[in-house]
Amino acid sequence: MAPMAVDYSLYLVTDSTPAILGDKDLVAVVKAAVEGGATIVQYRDKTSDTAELVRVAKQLHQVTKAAGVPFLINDRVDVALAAGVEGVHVGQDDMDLKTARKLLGPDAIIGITANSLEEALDAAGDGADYLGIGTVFATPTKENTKSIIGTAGVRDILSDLHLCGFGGIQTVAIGGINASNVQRVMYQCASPTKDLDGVAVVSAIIASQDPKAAAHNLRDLLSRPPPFAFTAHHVQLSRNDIIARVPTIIARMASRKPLCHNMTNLVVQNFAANVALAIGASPIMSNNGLEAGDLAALGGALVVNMGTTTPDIRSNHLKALAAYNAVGGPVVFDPVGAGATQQRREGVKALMAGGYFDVIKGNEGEIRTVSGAHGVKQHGVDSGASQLTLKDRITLVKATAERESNVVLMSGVIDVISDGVRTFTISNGHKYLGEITGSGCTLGTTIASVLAVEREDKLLAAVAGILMYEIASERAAGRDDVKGPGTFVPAFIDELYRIREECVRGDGTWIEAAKLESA
Ligand code: 3NM
Repeated sequence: MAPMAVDYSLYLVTDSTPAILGDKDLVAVVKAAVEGGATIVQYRDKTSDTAELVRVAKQLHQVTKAAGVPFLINDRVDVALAAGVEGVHVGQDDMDLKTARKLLGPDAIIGITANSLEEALDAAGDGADYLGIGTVFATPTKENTKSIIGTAGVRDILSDLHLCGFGGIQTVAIGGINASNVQRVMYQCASPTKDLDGVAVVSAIIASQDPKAAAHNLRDLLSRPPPFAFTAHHVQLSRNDIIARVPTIIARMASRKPLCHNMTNLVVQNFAANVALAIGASPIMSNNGLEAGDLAALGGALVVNMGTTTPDIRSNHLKALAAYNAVGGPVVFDPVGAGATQQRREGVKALMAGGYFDVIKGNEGEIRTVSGAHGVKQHGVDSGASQLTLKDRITLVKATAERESNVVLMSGVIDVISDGVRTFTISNGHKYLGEITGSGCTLGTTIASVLAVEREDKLLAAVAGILMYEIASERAAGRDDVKGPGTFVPAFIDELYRIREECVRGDGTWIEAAKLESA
């Protein structure tokens, strides 16, 4: 083990190719990057001759030594020895760690790329100082990576490292990390038992026109949690707490009239806008990602609904997601028909890699697809018959929420909702909700609207939205003037409105109908 305390928080990996470095001078770029705050540097050059590698390594080492930043060479132990640097980074196909350690000695810093748990455990067992875990996101910088493991994959490796007794090994994540996602990577990769120590980046600094500012910005972002981070899952929340608080939250929503930004499908636009109005939110139905930045600044919440998706819609969704994530505006993801087609399966992956969703809501097939289950066959967008027991549904929802560090809702006759720590079931609702179009989508609209005013406890916000929505459906279906799904729709909108009005008047008796249980 290397004796020096190394700060892995912002790990710069160099790239001298014109596509990344452009016509800039590598030594000047590295100098700027360490001035900006890069804490460790790896010289990675897969094409230059040995003499050139040693020459550049010595120049770069002058720069890093002056800044007190450790300097490593990618792959080439001979170059590391020749230039007298602090260590090497080896890939799985490079020299084995034990030989590298023998050549470089006990004080050298030696890190290894790990793409899987097996590789991570082998490297840790062989005495690596740190692991470069990836590939997190697809990246043009290195296209021939073995697999994209996402934040969920990194998180699994971190928690298993701890389980296997390697909790002390340092870890950085690599692949497609930049200013837009660095906080999310740190947040979503963290397991309850082991955090990431830092991120490794290439293009986010090397390709920047101002590498010093780029490094400085990344360090700044790394110094605090993302704006959407939440800690309320550690707060006890009993059934009675929820019952006591929901009417006040709904009253608050009605008084604040939060913006509910719906990026939703062609089928439910009008219905969703009417539901938002009825519950006391202010709807905007904008599918234009370019105006999402302006809308996100208004303090509301966003619904990303994947129904009637196209490649163009997906790119608008990604823009809006980034805009809301940047300011911590809550985002609800409704992966409509997630398991129905290849396009939608890819859409789920692209959207989840592209940003953070505070709440993911879907039916059983959709949530199973989100969780990564293979072979989920959805017949169109309908939920279809349940394939899982309630116990299995609870386990899946809880695990998915824990993995994503968010709230996951699996709707059904019994809804299951969890933030990874606290899990509830809700058995309200009426069968007419399954006989009209857009009931799932407008539940997303309702949850987003509540989230806009209850940001502290996202689980509580989502439960409040579900209870209001489902109890309104029961009240509507029970009315004498409701004869079936057609007359149900306007009555349902009326009942949503009436519940809101009751809450504003301080009458919360409607909540007594809640069939809510802690799971
Ligand atoms: N190794 P950027 S990904 C050098 O997955 C490297 O092992 C990877 O570049 C791995 O920060 C990668 O520009 C390139 O996405 C990372």
